[in-house]
Amino acid sequence: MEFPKLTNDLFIRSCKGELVERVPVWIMRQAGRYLPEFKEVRADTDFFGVCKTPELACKVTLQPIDRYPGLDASIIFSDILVVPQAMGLEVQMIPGKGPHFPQPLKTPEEMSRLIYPVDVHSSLKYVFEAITLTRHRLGGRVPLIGFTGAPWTLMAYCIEGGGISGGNLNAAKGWLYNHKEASHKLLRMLTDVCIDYLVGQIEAGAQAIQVFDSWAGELSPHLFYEFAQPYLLEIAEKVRAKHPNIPLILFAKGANHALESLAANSVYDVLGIDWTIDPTQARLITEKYKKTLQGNLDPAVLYCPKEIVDEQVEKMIQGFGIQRYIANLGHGMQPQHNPDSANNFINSIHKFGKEKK
Ligand code: 1CP
Repeated sequence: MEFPKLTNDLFIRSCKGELVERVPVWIMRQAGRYLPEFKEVRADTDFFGVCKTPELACKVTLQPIDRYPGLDASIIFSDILVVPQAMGLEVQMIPGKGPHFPQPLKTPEEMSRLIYPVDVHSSLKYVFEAITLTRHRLGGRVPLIGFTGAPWTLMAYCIEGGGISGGNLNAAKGWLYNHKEASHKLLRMLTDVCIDYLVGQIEAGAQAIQVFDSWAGELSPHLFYEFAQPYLLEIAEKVRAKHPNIPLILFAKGANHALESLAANSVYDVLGIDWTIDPTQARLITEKYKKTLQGNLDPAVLYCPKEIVDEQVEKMIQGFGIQRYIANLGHGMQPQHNPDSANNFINSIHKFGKEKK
């Protein structure tokens, strides 16, 4: 496919560990409910309606890029839960509450309800079309990131049925303890779909990939090493084998205990971290593996005045350094954030993200 030439490749270079003149920045959930222009689109169309209409998904992907020229990457507007949908589970998005599965998987026997294998080129075609359209409309301004949820995080939603934040994941973890074999079977299915889905996104035009393991931190180390890490490594290896040049990012939120193991054993180019680990320590742990790190400002900082944002960002960049570092929050923008706060963050990164002369 022919696309406009990329004019800002800072993010891609940093992913690959190449020399950069300043720290690239993007923000998880940079499109979304904190933006009035997004709420306007959502006023007329329900959440998955936006995801499934390439014109609209493209439009909201570009909203933060148009509003904040300082961003160095875009991420396609979609949701991790389109994968369980493609596997036949109904997912609704309840305004103000979040995702809801009317019929989550209650027992291993209920896995028979799942569609598998999944032909991603038919059931997730709308994502691929949105990616291709967005690549054109970006006009090469910044690269476009594609993404998937990680198998464990997706499994957690399929079983819990949504509303995970604030919960304890007892049902999903119950499977890991009581139904080991069924858990591996479900994770196997999800992994296979994720791999095809990511390869499809790259072939549609995604220039980098991020795997979101948002609930990795809920697992004890031994559960993480048995049920999360092997599938995360496999995804990266298989996607890399097909598309060796596409940067791969893993955000295993809260799994700080696994940072060294992920750095040592995975082919991800970039490891994302949240604010519960100090940048200097994360650097120390991963140094010999030459990974790029991404993160990790506490989103709570964005509620503070810009002087405080500056102070915290400067400290963060001092810890990470300029090279092999991509600035981001340690998790996503929140609906209550003021749009100006994203601007403060981006400006601070531009201000402090250069080598001192
Ligand atoms: O710019 C962007 O990043 C927008 C694209 C995007 C992405 C990358 C959305 C839009 N969702 C996601 C990923 C996603 N979805 C994750 C991984 C990242 C993370 O941890 O935040 C997760 C866990 C979900 C599941 C999900 N979808 C939640 C969390 C629910 C919970 O259990 O805490 C919610 C609230 C959604 C809905 C959603 N997804 C995206 C938006 C803008 C919204 C708000 C819905 C609305 O408009 O009504």
